[in-house]
Amino acid sequence: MSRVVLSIGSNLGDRLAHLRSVVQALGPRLRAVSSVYSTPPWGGVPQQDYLNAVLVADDPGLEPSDWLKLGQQLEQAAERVREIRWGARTLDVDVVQAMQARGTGRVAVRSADPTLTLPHPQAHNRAFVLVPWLEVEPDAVLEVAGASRPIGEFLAALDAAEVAGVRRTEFTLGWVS
Ligand code: A4P
Ligand code: MG
Repeated sequence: MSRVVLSIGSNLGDRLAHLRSVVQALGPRLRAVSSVYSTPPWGGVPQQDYLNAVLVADDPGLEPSDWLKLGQQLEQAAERVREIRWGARTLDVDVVQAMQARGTGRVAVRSADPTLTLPHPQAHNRAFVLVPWLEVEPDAVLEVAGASRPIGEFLAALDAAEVAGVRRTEFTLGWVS
């Protein structure tokens, strides 16, 4: 069983429709959906601004690898073409964190597998992930290099101009809790 935090982003085509396609596909598995943010491109490749959001989803039947596959199927459905690393894309679905049941609680899955690295190795460096994630899970904790810290601390350590560039929009993803 697993509960995941997904980062979704688009900067090509009908950006909002691409993000909405993920919300529609996840349907009743969704537990939380952030606002939609307009974000400058991260990673140094010149390209248009993105729309980004963070989703929390839960499905007792899915393993973390199943969430990755599902995200990749949705990327393909949005006719994503893999060209440049960190380059423009119709839809990107990243698994930021996966939690699995252990005893009476949940623990974060750790994986160094390049096919599915968990937590996502860049999440703590990205305001476009941390700002929407903090909105939906203000108590979330992320483990980086063996140390677990509240995600607000990672956000506070980022460049203020980068954080300020992540702007909440009035767009909605059509999800009703
Ligand atoms: N992979 C490993 N771990 C994961 C994970 N936790 N979640 C593997 C998702 N995928 C994971 O990804 C490359 C490989 O990473 C996959 O085969 C998968 O098995 P990709 O989607 O094929 O290629 P990519 O997306 O170009 O590269 P990468 O390194 O995944 O880039 P990111 O991290 O997805 O970053 N700027 C803004 N403002 N907003 C964005 O959304 N997104 C990116 C893409 C860059 N800049 C951005 C944004
Ligand atoms: Mg990706």
